[in-house]
Amino acid sequence: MIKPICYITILLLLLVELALAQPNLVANGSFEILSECPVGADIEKSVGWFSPSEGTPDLFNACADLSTNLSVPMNSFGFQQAHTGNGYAGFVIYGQGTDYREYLATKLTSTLEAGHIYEISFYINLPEQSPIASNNLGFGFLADSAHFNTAGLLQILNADQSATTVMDSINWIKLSFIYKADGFENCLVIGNFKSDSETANIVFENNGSDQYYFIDDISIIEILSEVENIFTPNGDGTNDIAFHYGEVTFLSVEVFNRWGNTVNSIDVSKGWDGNDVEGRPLIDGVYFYQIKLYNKEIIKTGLINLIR
Ligand SMILES: [Ca+2]
Ligand SMILES: [Ca+2]
Repeated sequence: MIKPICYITILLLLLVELALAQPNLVANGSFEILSECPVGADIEKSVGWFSPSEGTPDLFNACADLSTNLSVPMNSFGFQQAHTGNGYAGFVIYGQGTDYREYLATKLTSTLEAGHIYEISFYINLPEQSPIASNNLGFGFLADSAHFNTAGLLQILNADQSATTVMDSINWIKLSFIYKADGFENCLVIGNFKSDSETANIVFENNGSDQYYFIDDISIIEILSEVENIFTPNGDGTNDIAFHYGEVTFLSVEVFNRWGNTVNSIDVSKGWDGNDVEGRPLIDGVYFYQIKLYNKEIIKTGLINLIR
């Protein structure tokens, strides 16, 4: 029998977990839920995933027979354990002048909300047999699932890509993007949306023919919802605190007065009570704010009206 103290500890841990964790809007982002083991270019066997074009991305899993060349960790592209679990996906991201591309697509568990800020991330690894490493891996969105009758470049909405050329064949490297949603985004597409001529690459001496990356653990997490534009810090218990985002460590907020002077830097775990940095109440009026990431990148700016 488990002692009551353990129940309490577990309950507290669960509550902390719930308070911190925003759900991943990509279902099966680790390619672990399969309808069947892959035997060919079988991305559709990873539940929820599909190719949005004539390109044929691959699914790798430890369940696959070695003869399929789709097993984990050993397959025809290289040797790589999954970042998590037993499986991952792989795709061609550069066409050596042909613009051939493979893309991965999945419908999100809910449509992104206009004005909200999300972190989109995934882990990639360069297979030992890939003859090149290249940049421009990124994402874009569709308003709904779609299929394009091309094995070439996709033109897609709000595409963004990484300038980083990942050359690591041993470790999984995280690529991460901050994205402000328009509100139509319902289907995520991952790949290279830039042409071969716009893509930088580094050539390796090996026998492989596909310019390829492995990918695992794709996620979209909301990091910031719509920011309030009025708050009333008069101590009545309603709307007294602004910029209160809980125990997030990657955001900070700077507040300026109408003359552009900083009046406070907000710890988002506590929020802003309408005081200046010395703890003195600020006068009613419109204040300007900047929300910054841990790396000081400004991800949102706006006006907030302080009314007591
Ligand atoms: Ca996985
Ligand atoms: Ca490897």
